[in-house]
Amino acid sequence: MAHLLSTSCSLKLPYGQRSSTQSFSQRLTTCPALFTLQSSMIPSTRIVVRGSRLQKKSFVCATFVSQEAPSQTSSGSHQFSFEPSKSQRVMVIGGDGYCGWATALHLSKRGYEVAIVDSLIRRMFDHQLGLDSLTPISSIHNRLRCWKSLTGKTIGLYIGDICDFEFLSEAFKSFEPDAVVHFGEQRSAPYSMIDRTRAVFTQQNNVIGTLNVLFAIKEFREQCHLVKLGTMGEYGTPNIDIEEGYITMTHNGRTDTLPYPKQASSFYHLSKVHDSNNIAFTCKAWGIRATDLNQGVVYGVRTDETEMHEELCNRFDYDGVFGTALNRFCVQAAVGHPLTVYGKGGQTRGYLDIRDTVRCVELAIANPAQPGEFRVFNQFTEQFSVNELASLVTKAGEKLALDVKTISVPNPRVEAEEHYYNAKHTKLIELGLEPHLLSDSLLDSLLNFAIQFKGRVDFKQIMPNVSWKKIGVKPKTVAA
Ligand code: NAD
Ligand code: USQ
Repeated sequence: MAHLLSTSCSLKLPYGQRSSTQSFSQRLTTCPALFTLQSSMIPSTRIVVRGSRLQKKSFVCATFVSQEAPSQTSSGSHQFSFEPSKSQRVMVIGGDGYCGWATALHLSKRGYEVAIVDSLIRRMFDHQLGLDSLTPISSIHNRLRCWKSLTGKTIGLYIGDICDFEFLSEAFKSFEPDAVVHFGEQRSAPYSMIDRTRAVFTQQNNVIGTLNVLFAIKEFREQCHLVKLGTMGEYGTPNIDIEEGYITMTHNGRTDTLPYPKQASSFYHLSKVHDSNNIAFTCKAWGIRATDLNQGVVYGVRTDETEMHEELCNRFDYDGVFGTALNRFCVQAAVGHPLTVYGKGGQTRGYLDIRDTVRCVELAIANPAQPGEFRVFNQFTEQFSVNELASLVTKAGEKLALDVKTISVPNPRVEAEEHYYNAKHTKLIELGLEPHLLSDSLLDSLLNFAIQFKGRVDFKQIMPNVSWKKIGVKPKTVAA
């Protein structure tokens, strides 16, 4: 079932394959001339690269560059209240992705010994769908070489699929992590709603990958702290306040504290619910220590570390499948495309700056859960409706002399477009998070960033192409 890529698998394909006239689903079926992803319930998922199927066994190897002693010095401009203990080893699964890359660099800079585990499948999704990051991103090898040459710090690298337990076991036995930060999932709701294949792939990849991580911890590193990226979308949009993981209820005169109800509205968001249940069970059953970070929508691209060199630049998705609301709006404003508010625009979510993502993960690692504890933090700093975001971007754009317009796009999703939303998010603040709030100056700098790379924007990728209704979701069936 592994989706395997090797270090020898070059992922650089010609971008000329993007077709302007094909529909999204046509592209999905015609792209396989170069890249084919076939997914099914049986463990035969395979990736075909330029016609040659990669054999599972040949890529179970773990490519690892051993670490040097972590630096005990502070990271310059940051003020931190603690230093990592000398030998803390953190495995960052999904460390080649948007949140994972920024986090791996941040932890390495802070003195942790870091190893990235990644199948590089996110880069393949881009090739498969004809998408590309706004920013040019270097190969993982060049990224790590650049980091080493700038800082003297080595980040280990294991390329493989965590759904392959043999590969994951080798990585665990070789690296011996004290903490595992797990970002390594298919994370796009639209991708998971394209068709049956992508829905099944998403749940198989995410749920089985996480289960394997739990088994690996139990078998090889039972004291290891799992820091798992969940999502605020697990809760849906209930008509009551959202608590951090648990709610105390009195029912028929008896009181208990129970997991907060989950009402996800895509197969992706549901995969996170399933993960949370599996993690909670193994905390009870095996005494695993875990923190579930229910993260809101992340925006921004720069962190102190990724800014150090262009080879360290992070990815920045603006397309209709992987691009998220605020990042998309900034790119749309930069290129003169109307901001794409879906439906009525009252959809409210929690948001956070990527600089806070890396800091939250650091805080979770530095303050680990107890053995057997399933701890849940809501990881976001502010909530906005889509209309509010559009209006903030419009104002910021005007200051930069951009002519920003907004259109209401028929909502490709089935979701509540006007609803109550009030989610608690105090636990990370209590641990020391000092949020970077969405200020005018931050929006200016995000817009300027988008303007800098606007020549790379492919207009065909901006409008949404994945419809929840096409896969059979009936309007009004998903709870508000
Ligand atoms: P991303 O797609 O940029 O990165 C995910 C990385 O995981 C990729 O590099 C991919 O190759 C890797 N990966 C996926 N499946 C794998 C597997 N089976 N084995 C090994 N590697 C695998 O995503 P991101 O935006 O960085 O998100 C990271 C995590 O944070 C995800 O779990 C996502 O659900 C969660 N999250 C993201 C956001 C956001 O706004 N980006 C918000 C809330 C939560
Ligand atoms: N939206 C628009 N216009 C756009 C894009 C999005 O109106 O151009 C709306 C969507 O309909 C939705 C809201 O904005 O109501 C957020 O959408 P999004 O694409 O920014 O975020 P979402 O699909 O929820 O997923 C993203 C990440 C996912 C993470 C999630 C956190 O891709 O990995 O789990 O944010 S949360 O939303 O809190 O669940």
